[in-house]
Amino acid sequence: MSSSPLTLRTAIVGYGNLGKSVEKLIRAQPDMDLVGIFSRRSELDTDTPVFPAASAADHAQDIDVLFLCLGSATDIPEQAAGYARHFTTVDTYDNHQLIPEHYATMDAAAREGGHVAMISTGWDPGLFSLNRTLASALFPDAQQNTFWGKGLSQGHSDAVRRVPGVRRGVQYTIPNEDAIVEAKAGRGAEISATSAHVRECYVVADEADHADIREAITTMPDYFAPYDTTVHFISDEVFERDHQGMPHGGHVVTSGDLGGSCSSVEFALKLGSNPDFTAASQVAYGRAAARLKAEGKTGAFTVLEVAPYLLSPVALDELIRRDV
Ligand code: API
Repeated sequence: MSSSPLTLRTAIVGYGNLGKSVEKLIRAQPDMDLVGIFSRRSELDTDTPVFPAASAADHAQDIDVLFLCLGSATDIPEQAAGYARHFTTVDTYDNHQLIPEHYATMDAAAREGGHVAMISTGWDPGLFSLNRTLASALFPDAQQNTFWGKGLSQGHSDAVRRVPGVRRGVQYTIPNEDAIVEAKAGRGAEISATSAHVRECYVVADEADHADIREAITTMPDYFAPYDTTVHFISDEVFERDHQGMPHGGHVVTSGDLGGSCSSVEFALKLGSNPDFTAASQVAYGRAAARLKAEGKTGAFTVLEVAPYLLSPVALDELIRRDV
């Protein structure tokens, strides 16, 4: 029943779109201070103190929670475990197929250092994962579909930008609207994630590299190979004019028979900014990570293992009084 009145000392690694959103949102929390940002770049456009990424471990005693605002394609696999040995961490690792491996790696690293590693927060994986588990637990034989978009996937955009020769790149996930209607009507059994979405990439690169880039993107395992993926090459001007916003969203639709009556559950998100919302989830799970650590827990945790009240700055007895 205890609340957590202490102010959490937090820091960020990585200062891309997600890191900037996390910085903004930490400042809006009643119970968090932002100690600094760790970056490989020395010049960042921020008034938060900036420290070299290589020196992070030296600051471990001053930081309760470290937000890993790093890409899933290469940065998290290469760097996250190193941080988890020294800090309680929160990441947004989103390569669904590889989450079990990431979990095992982070669990070992966090236990080594006596910390908590909160993994794969955000909205999918993250809040959508929670809803998939909650809703499917209600039905003896649930039919469930997840739809993303239309919107800009940070994970897929990051993967596009890692392809050699890509100077700028974004990826939009576009759902098949007919499939959404079918799923809502309880007829989603035949719809797979790969058949219900197409992926459109917009890339700025030298013309000599176009063929290799298209091949590298469309054959990339997990991210693009299983989907109908189109790569459009555009100029810097068009990129700047048409690809600055980062809206996203989607639905988890679950339905089933409950012994003669049919019911459905729908969880929907409509996001003005994908990085801001991903950051909102990451920051809330950062509070939970610190509380689990304070309870003496160590190792990796997914969102499925965290009680909802641990996310809130409001004390549990107050939450119960207000809500139940
Ligand atoms: C997509 C989704 C996006 C999930 C949200 C987040 C991201 O294909 O658009 O990368 O933006 N999987 N993990």
